[in-house]
Amino acid sequence: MIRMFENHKIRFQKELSGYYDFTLVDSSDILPESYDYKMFVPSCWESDIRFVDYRGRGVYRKTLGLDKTANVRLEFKGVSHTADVYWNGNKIAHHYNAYTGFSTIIPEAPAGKHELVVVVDNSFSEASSLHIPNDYYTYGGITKPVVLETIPDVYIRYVHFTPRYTDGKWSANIRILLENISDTAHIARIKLFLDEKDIKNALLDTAFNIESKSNKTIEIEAEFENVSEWAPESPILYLLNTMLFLDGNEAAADDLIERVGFRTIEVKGSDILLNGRKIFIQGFNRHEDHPAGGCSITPELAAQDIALMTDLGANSVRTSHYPNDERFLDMCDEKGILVWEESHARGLSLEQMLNPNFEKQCIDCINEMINDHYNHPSIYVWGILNECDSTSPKGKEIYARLFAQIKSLDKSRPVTFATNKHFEDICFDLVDIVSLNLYYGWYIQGMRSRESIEEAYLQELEWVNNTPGKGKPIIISEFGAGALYGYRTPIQSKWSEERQAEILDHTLSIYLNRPEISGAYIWQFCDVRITEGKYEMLRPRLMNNKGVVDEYRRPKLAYGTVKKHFTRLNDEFVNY
Ligand code: ADA
Repeated sequence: MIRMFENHKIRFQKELSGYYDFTLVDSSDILPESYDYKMFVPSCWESDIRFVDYRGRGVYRKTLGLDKTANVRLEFKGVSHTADVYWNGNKIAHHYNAYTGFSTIIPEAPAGKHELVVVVDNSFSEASSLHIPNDYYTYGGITKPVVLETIPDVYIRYVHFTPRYTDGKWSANIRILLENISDTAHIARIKLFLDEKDIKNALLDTAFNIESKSNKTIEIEAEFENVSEWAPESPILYLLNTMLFLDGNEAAADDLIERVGFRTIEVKGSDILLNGRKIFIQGFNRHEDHPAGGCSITPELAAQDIALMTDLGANSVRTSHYPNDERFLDMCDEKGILVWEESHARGLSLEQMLNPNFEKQCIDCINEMINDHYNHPSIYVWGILNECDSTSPKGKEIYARLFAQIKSLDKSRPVTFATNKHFEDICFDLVDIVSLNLYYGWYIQGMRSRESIEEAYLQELEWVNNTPGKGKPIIISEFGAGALYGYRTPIQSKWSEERQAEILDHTLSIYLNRPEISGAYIWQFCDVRITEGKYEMLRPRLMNNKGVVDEYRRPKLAYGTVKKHFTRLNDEFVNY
């Protein structure tokens, strides 16, 4: 499944899923003569027991046929973590980062057989500044769908919809990017429909000349009558259909259907307002990880996670620590689940941030994340650089440049980052929302009482109130505790389910009930696999065990505790 709704009615699309030839190689430059295995696409190669901990290069090959000459566009929704793409033996694309998609175009591919080869690399090296040994697992493989499209010489690259509500009326800025891949100029006309209602605007039906090998952005302002807002309690969505007509032809040459919602998000003083109303955000940090598929999470598995988070009373999810599968974001749009989406980075030192590849890899990830996920009404904030160096002037310069990049692409959403640099962070002037990762009660030995945790929090709050973060909304972006599923003990020792439930009971009773706090995300939704090499002394089973459910989504004792607080039930454990 490519998306949770039909993206094109005119453009030809075909998912290239199923078994590919597969083999392991040492170098990425020499393509293999023979292939020893078959590997399913999309999937992680770790799902095949023979490659359960393989870290290196794997090569995929698929032969495909075209029944007529066409401009072929290949879209890779996710390859973990580096891809080199070859078409009939010629390299046509390179991409770094498992968590954002990329595409490549083969103009005028002739009818007949073609060979697609993808060299995938999930190894760690200086070339990879974001995928490093970490407290989550970097899988390997073509982990999300591959889509083959045929497109005209001029096609619709993206359409971005920015809703506004002024003087009781909904309007929107609609930005359309057209790309001419051919050697000749073309005349383009656009028609726009919202749920099949024709959108009238002077610029529409205007003929635009697009020079060869060039792009054209068409920006229009449109007003909308009789539309309903998107909100968690009423996630109403509309299909925005953009149709492209070329060179006077009556038949549309291309189309792009996006799904949008009318909602506004803003920060006002220390509050976060959705559609002008103050909201309290509560939910989970969620890694894309599952024993059944690694980071290749099918919509069915994502639906189970959403059902559990909904049952627990969450209204939000943080995509810790990277952009998520767009089908999951589609589902959050449909279910009214607010999303904090963040570009890829976790826990990097200044030295690691000064890796020569780091800033470009961050910028690329931000560009791809925002270009592809712009229209999701569920995304209310963009995050970056979780727990990186936000205490040094050099680190701050990098934070500032990345935030500037986000604001250049999207001025409609607030920005933030989650810090653990207690009492030392110097970047709160760069953000719209201050976000704190606090593990009082878990990482601080002996801190058992609710009072001691609250006292520690109040010291953090006093510090924030003496920084440029004063008066801004505060989100507790991470808090939680570990528990090994099935480890039950009346002495509530560390790693027991009882201890995790106790710590979450204390912390939730604080963070859900402070007037200056606008949101709280539990770390974390489910137990996840980690990479050996740095954290294993604190990670029994080579897992991060702070899930409220384990990796198989089996509820721990804390499940009832969280549900009690998130649904504000009276003071007994809720049986799940
Ligand atoms: C950090 C980090 C998370 C996770 C967590 C933990 O806050 O942001 O990715 O590592 O700590 O489990 O300790």
